[in-house]
Amino acid sequence: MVWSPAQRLIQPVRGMCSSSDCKFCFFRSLSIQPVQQRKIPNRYLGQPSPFTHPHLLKLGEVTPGLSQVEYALRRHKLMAQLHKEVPGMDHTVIVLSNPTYYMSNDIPYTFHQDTNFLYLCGFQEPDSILVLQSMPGKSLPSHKALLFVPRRDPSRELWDGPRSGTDGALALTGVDEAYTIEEFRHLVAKLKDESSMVWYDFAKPVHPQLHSDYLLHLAEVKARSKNRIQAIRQLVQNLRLVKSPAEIERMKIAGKVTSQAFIETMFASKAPVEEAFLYAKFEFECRARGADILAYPPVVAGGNRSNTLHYVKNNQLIKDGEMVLLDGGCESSCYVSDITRTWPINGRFTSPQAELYQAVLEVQKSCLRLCSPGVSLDNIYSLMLTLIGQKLKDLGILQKSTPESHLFKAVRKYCPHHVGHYLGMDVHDTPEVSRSIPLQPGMVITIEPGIYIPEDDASAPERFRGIGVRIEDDVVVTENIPLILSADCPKEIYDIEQVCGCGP
Ligand SMILES: [Mn+2]
Repeated sequence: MVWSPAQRLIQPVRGMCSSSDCKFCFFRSLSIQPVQQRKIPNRYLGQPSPFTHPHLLKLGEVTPGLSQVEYALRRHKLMAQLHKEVPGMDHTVIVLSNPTYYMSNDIPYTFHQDTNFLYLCGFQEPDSILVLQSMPGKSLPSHKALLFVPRRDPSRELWDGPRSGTDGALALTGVDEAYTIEEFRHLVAKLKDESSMVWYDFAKPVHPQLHSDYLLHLAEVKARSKNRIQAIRQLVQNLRLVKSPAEIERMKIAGKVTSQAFIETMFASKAPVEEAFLYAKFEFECRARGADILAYPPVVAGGNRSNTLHYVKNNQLIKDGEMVLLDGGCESSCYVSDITRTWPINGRFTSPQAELYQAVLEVQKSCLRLCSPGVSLDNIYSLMLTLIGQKLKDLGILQKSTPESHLFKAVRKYCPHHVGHYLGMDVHDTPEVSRSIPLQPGMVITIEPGIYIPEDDASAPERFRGIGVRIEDDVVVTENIPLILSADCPKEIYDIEQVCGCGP
């Protein structure tokens, strides 16, 4: 029996599966019906498909490792949430894809999809719109998923490559209906007259030319009629916060690829070396292992530049005797990693470097041990400040007599950032979710304490000046001990010296 998920969610259960050992039977509770799966067109689409890229996707997958069923369940959970938030109403959700951004005339930047849009349908083309509509009279949260996509256009496809078109979008993603983007105006006209609640992120820039007028008008009309338009962002982020087993599998891959890239980059670092060389080496090693792209411009900061937290110029020479701080991560099948390591460019820690490094490492390990359900990122942050305060006193960077009441303020001078953030499809994932909420199994976070002593800090002992150290791992919260996605990336002093020292 072939199962296609999306439209089956909108139907009440009718008999369903007759087999007593059917592994899909848990979907009964979600009202999913079996139907004939739509055949994916036998041609190139606007993104990899199981037909054109069988080495990346299995049949039934929309993006590598993530099935149509998984995407349909996400939409189903979102609609269920809306009905809980505002019961007794019909709901329409409108989520825009990203537009194409241009670097200069006719030259687009590498396209990156809006992650909320991607999370809900997996469609990878710009200038598209996902609409979820509840079904009046049907049991909640029954809904219909509609995609509006760029139409097939041979003259454009000659330049930009194939588009999926409505048939490709429908078969690949498993939504219920697909239309060309031009048809979106008819839906908006209808929505203006209906009493349904509209969920739409009106603060986000809309696609140039194509829909701005309609959506603006819709927002105005709805604003006049009892304020029935609300942002959807926060609710999607709440769903994205806890990762499914399939998502964790993708994140394991991103963590492993990045760890391997770090090892190769450490191995290749010799004094003196250009930051640009290490940047290129790191990116090459990620992409050569199947990563799609780097998740963000990496920080490759030699010497005192490691004290500039968002240093991304990466254009200076790193001298013998200096350390390099590399904060980098890759994106692999829509999920990212975010790892930081700091190592001596010549493969040997000096004693002040080793002392400061060891202090950060011990704080980092203590913070990792705290990553369990019920504890919040803010709780771990408080622990980090306390522990760094103690280390700074031990190292003689802070006065032993610094009173407790001033300690956090004094520590923030040497570690101005938080202990970590949520991680997922974005590097700073689900930013609207507070860091004060208790961690739950399935949440993924970074743990990244650092100590930064600028070279012009006259109050710190001279031997530490110009050294900045951060150590960052990616962590899945579980019922038991946390799963470290970046565990393959060396961080003990001995291991780093081994990796750096055994180069040619
Ligand atoms: Mn980070």
